[in-house]
Amino acid sequence: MNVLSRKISFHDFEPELESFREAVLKGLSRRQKQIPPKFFYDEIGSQLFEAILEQPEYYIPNVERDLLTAYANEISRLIEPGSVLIEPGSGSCEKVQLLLESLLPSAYVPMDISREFLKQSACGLSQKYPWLAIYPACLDFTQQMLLPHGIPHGRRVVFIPGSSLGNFDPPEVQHFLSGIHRLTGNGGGLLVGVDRKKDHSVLNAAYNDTAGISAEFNLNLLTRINSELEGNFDLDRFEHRAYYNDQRGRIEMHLVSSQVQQVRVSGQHFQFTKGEYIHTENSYKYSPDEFITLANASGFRLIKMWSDDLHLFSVYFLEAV
Ligand code: AVJ
Repeated sequence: MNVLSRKISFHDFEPELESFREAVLKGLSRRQKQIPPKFFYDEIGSQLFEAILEQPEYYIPNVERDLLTAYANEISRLIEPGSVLIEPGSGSCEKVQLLLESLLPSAYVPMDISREFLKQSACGLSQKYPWLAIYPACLDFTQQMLLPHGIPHGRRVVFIPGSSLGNFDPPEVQHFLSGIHRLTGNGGGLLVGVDRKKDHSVLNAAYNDTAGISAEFNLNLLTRINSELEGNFDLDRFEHRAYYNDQRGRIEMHLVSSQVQQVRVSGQHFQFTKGEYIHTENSYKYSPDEFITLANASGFRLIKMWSDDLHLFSVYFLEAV
């Protein structure tokens, strides 16, 4: 444990550094090349993601912010003051701030794979909320969901805003939620924001912003490979593509090779035909029925759901039973 300030106890669970190389080499060796989206989030990637959140086409943060603001008191009553609030993939710790003052948790446990970003976010949060006990945990929440030692005993409530669950396939969501159920124990809570199925043009625009930030975010993965894994991707020869796959109910993000080419990563060579692509992300969209069914299958029962008038996005509070 590493005390960053009086109210911050930083826990480093040391997510494996080697896994990026392994995942990329393995992913590029597959017939359908793919790299898991968690690797978007190096320092620059995390900053680019913050910039995506500011794009007018990317409606998720605004709609979710309005919901959390409008219903903060009701949500806080359901969660109960004194709870331990745990946030996997906490990023900038922006959204939790909409709840902190009404919720008054006994502790906040932000979890993120991006170590420096996590530390900075926790320090910033601590300055704004000096009364708050913060236990940042550096880990890869797709691999491990460990709680730091020394957290208080209150009701454990997991907070997953921003539709982060959208990156998992439905069976993985169920598995992940079962893990959360084990973490919170019976009586624990889950506050989760989930993006909904909707008009395809709205979805497609959200992942193809006119400022090109989504494209930069996607392509930054190649920059990261180049700098960390001795890669030689030419970024002018790959294009960002994102579209809604209606049959699968998800946005797919690809990096498309615009010509025949060979790329080297960590001394290994990979061929690309023209139009061949690396599949870099899925972002699943759920109707309330679909999501509640998944949550039920993981041992959660719905307490309350909140949605905007346009049915763009939903926030659910569920209890582990
Ligand atoms: C962080 C997974 C919720 O899928 O909307 C945004 C990531 N990718 N734009 C999403 C993302 C491209 C985002 N999630």
